[in-house]
Amino acid sequence: MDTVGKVITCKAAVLWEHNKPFSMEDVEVAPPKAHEVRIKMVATGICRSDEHVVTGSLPRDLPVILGHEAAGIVESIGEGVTTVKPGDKVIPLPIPQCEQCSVCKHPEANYCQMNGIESKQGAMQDGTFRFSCRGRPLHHFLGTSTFSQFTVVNENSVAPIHADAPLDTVCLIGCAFSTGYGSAVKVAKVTPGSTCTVFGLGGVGLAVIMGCKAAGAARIIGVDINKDKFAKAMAVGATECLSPLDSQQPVSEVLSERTGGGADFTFEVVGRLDTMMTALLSCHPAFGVSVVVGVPPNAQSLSLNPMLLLTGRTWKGAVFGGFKSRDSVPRLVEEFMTGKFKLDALVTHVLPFEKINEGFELLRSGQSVRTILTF
Ligand code: PAD
Ligand code: ZN
Repeated sequence: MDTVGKVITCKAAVLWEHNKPFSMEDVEVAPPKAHEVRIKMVATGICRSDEHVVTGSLPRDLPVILGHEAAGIVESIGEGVTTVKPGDKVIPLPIPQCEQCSVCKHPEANYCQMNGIESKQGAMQDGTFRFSCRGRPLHHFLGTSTFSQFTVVNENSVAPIHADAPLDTVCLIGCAFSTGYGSAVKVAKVTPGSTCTVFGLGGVGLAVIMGCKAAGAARIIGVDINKDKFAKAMAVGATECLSPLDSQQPVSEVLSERTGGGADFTFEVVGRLDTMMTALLSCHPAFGVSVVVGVPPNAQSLSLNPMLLLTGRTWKGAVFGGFKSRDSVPRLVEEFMTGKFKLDALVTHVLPFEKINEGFELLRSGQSVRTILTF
């Protein structure tokens, strides 16, 4: 059936209320407007950032269609779209690259001003909505909303990828892999022979370890309160793992002793204020670099003794591993296809899209690293 220019009715997982299961609904997906692209979803991962919206830790207006780590095929394009065409394999981008703003023009920065990360009211970049259900508009999430058989994104929020790319794996380049790997190689700029400590061994944390290893780190210490995560961390490159629950001593002191005063690089990949402070304390006072990767809980602040920085530490953070999204995603897919890195280690479960609630339960119970939902 030719769907171009028409409203498509399809299945989507709608979050109507916080801390409630997703409801599988028939939703209407409007055709793409100018400079927009409608995508048929093939695979989407479940990320902790989606769960942060379910719990309210990342505040968003409801009802919403979540999901931001995915791959699919272009179904149709709006007027003026030149960089993708129907039939192209693509990855939707949770952070756009508009090429026009001062951030996009900056050689290093990636936090494009068209991003919707801090906006509670998820909508398309023109402020309107493409989804509706039972006569109500549904909010978008990060300009991607991939928990739907079809979605509409802005052209600056989608990257065309290699025609042979396996979509059920490279979907991880849409969030976890790029975020983690880039946090190590691009944001921290991990150096050969260095010591790195990674707090939080979920999908993003494991990708940080992969980046540290690729950058030539000599020691990579994984830290997690769930010891079931250690085997995978060791498999992707950690040289040792520890649980903060195993010692009476604060974990920053344990780590300081183990690393001769502090690690060269530490990464917070949990999303908690206490682990952000512990990660900062665990990097070397004179030359350590600590990177915030986890999304902090809504409207909470840390208070900090500036002496911690005066001694020479660097504290930084980034979204999406500091990568400019449209430039980097096609290249990362090609690097994956030439075997530069593996993605299977991040995937613990594959489920049909309809079992999305089961997938979230696996994340909440700590049993999964990444669950991929297939359409
Ligand atoms: P995940 O839930 O799969 O992994 C988090 C891990 O942290 C789990 O293994 C937990 O057991 C562990 N953990 C929980 N509490 C502690 C603790 N006190 N000390 C040590 N470990 C602990 O999440 P994820 O890998 O999908 O995401 C991790 C964070 O990164 C999360 O906050 C998410 O929102 C954020 C994120 N940031 C970006 C970005 O662009 N900056 C992108 C994607 C995800
Ligand atoms: Zn994510």
